[in-house]
Amino acid sequence: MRLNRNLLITLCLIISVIILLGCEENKEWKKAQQANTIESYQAYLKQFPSGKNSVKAKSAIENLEWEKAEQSKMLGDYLIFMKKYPKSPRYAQAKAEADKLMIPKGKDGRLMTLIPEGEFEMGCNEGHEDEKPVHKVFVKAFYIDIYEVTNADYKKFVDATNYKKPASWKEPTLSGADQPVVRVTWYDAQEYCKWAGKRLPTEAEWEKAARGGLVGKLYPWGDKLFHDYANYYGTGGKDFWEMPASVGSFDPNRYGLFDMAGNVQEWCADWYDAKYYSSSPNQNPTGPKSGTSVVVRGGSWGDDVQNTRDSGLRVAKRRFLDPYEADNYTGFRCVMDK
Ligand SMILES: [Ca+2]
Repeated sequence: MRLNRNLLITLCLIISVIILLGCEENKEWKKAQQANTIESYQAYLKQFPSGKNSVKAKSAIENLEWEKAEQSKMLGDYLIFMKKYPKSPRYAQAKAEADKLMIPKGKDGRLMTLIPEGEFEMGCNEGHEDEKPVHKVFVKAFYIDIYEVTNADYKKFVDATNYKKPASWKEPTLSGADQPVVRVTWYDAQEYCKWAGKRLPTEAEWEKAARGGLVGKLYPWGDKLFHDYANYYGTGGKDFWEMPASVGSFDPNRYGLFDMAGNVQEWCADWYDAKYYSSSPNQNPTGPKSGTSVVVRGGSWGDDVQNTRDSGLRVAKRRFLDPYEADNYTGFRCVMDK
């Protein structure tokens, strides 16, 4: 008799917990539906990954991500949609839209995308002195390489022009066909660009492109740095590399550009001047007339990120190098006028 009573109490308790959990799940699901945002459905799924509405939540997120891409028409949104939903009925449409936005251009035939003309906020008031003040800059439309220039791309240039080979080609860990070319000086990079019918980006073009249309963010994707987003010192998450990764190993930013943070830092066209922002023109700035060092941007696989302010991967972080320097951390990508 006593055993039966205890059993009954236990059963009642279990049923109560199940009912309570069910109520909680219904409440969270209603909350997710009312907000009807990607974040709200993600919050529901985090709490109830196998909940009774989990399939509906995943489908709602897919729909919202598609709407986001269709509204923005941005290459990065389409590319990320394709990567996340390879079996989606909308995949073919996403691919068709993305293909329209990636155009092979120049003698090297590399894929470029158009960065629309317009103003953006350059610099970072929380950064180092040379990043201040945040100021509005208008940049005319330009095409930019989706990927960093690879060893395979650079080989086409070397073969066509008999230009000297980078010393990195003797190193097995730096000479992969799809790895970004390194140990090229600023002058080497300029020669490649000239051959391809292109040029190096100005510092303003580079920063606008890296921001990917986001405003006031620290990185091309937002404000937090994880190994899932980029290749920098050490490994973790989706960063498996102690050396430069094959280009395009991480998600692109919303403009559809890969590796704007990490992997290799990139030569820009401008001479470096720490005080340049206080007197730079607000339309298509091209840097000081002369200097002794040149701007490099984006941080690299060698960046040991101890604190945010010093992180070379920040979109506003300014670095500089001797233009004759040819190190393991610096590569480039090209731009072209519209
Ligand atoms: Ca790494």
